[in-house]
Amino acid sequence: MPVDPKAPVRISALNWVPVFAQGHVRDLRPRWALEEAGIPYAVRKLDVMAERPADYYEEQPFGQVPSYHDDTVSLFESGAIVLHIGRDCETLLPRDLAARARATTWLIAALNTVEPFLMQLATIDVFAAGEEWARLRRPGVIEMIDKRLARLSDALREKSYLDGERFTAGDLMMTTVLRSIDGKGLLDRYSNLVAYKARCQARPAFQAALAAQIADFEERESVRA
Ligand SMILES: N[C@@H](CCC(=O)N[C@@H](CS)C(=O)NCC(=O)O)C(=O)O
Repeated sequence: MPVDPKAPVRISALNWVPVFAQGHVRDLRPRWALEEAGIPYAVRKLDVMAERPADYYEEQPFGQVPSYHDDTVSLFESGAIVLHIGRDCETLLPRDLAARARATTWLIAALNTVEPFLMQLATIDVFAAGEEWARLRRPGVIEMIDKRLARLSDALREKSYLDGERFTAGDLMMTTVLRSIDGKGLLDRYSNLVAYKARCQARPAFQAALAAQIADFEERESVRA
């Protein structure tokens, strides 16, 4: 679904991030959900180098991305946004109430049980790179992440997706969370997780969302060149 500046749905995104973060900024989550739901969207691009405009804090109290706006609601928090987009999308949130509840559970597990551990590694490797405390803490963090991944791998078993054979919003969120440790080799010993992540990322909706986020960055870089 193409980005459409006139669409009634609008998300926010940053106009540029360093290369290592491109494709990983959290507006990827609503972009992917909107692609799955077939909903066109506009993008409010924020200048990463500038103070957030004062009115943006009305949309996102912490000044972060993404925010989300449609005819009925203005939202922040990528998890809440994906759940809202999924409300009428059978792919993201099945109509069957038990299946819908399980998809919601996996989405929250991704955000609340897996992501916090993975973010500790990002803090160590990116924001505290070179600091002594980070070097000392890193092995413990790797161990904690591995425990979470081992449990996730056990829960997935040989299923295609976390709740069985159909993709849901829980898989969308878990995939974006697992992508935050790309390139670190931490997933490699869990072949079912590697295959699961690749399966989710092969979805045309993911590919379109990723391309759209990258395209917004490239647009700014070509302007600067
Ligand atoms: N819990 C929030 C986290 C949002 C978040 O961390 N956004 C980052 C980009 S991935 C951001 O805006 N960073 C800039 C900042 O914090 O000022 C969500 O899931 O929406």
